[in-house]
Amino acid sequence: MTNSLTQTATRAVGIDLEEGMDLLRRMILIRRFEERAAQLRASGLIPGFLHPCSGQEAVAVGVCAALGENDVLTSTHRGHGHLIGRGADPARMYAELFARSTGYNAGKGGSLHMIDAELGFLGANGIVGGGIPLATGAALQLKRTGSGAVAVTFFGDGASNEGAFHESLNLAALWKLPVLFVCENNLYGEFTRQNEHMLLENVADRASAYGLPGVVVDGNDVLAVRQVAAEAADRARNGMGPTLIEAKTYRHKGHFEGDMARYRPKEEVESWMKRDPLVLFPNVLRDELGATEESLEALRQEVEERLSRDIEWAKEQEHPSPEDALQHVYVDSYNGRALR
Ligand SMILES: Cc1ncc(C[n+]2csc(CCOP(=O)(O)OP(=O)(O)O)c2C)c(N)n1
Repeated sequence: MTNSLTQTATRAVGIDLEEGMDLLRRMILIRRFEERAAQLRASGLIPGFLHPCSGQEAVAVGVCAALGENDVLTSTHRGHGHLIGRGADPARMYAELFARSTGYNAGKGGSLHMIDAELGFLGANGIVGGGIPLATGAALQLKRTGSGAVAVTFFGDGASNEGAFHESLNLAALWKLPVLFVCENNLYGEFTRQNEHMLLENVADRASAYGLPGVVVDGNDVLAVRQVAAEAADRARNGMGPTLIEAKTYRHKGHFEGDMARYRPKEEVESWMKRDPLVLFPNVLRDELGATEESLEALRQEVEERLSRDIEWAKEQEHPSPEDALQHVYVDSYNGRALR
């Protein structure tokens, strides 16, 4: 049984037009960042895999909008949206994709491993479920130091089958850790539909086995996600422990860039495309907050120009030198203590 805090989708409740436009700007930035990255990869500029999150933008932006600057996050192999949602610099993200030394991981990590410690972004992670125990450990430290901050971890429906997920939920519930477990349920784990890898319909139902609340939310409704995340963060900050949030959403593209996704029924794709968060939210802004068509178009244009500048900057950056391969292999000190 899902122990629900909030299940209803909000409309334009509790925001003004400027705030709403900010949320939309960030969602468009994520979508266009990835669409342009896909073009750049096709033209040979980006080595390695890209796992696009098109369709899932409202989860990243909604959750990040509910957080404070001291909160920390971990992400997944599908992490571009989480980084941009948190305010990372797209120029440095492109530099990382182009394997340049000014990129987020000095050009050595690529799409799957971006970190921005200044933003409290403790890392995207190529290991499915790998970020879950990291965020749980971070939450333990946040609690011990009485920081009042929370940790958030994003993961997929597939990752909720991993042992690390179950161990983390158990300990986090037991120790009342300030952590938000955010499952982006996009219906597929790689090429396997949810009903072929688990019997439950709701990942959120797994929460009750560990004694914490599980909440299902419409993952394509940015305001509903923001509200649920804000409530869960509030509980966590007040010593009431973790929440499992399941945001039901859909990835528009294949598992990775280049996957034609023929395993998905056409009707399923079409019905979810009608619920594209980048269609739903502009409608809310127009119908309820009076956004004009011109202002929405100006926003799209602004994002486009910004990304063009970011890409040009990233293209001009240097590649790491061969000697740089020997840097960042070991940590030299911890809290000022030499380790070697
Ligand atoms: C521990 C581990 N097992 C398997 C893989 C291979 N793998 C990469 S992505 C993926 C599917 C993950 O599905 P889900 O957690 O639902 O995330 P989504 O891709 O849907 O965002 C798998 C099995 C991996 N990277 N790590």
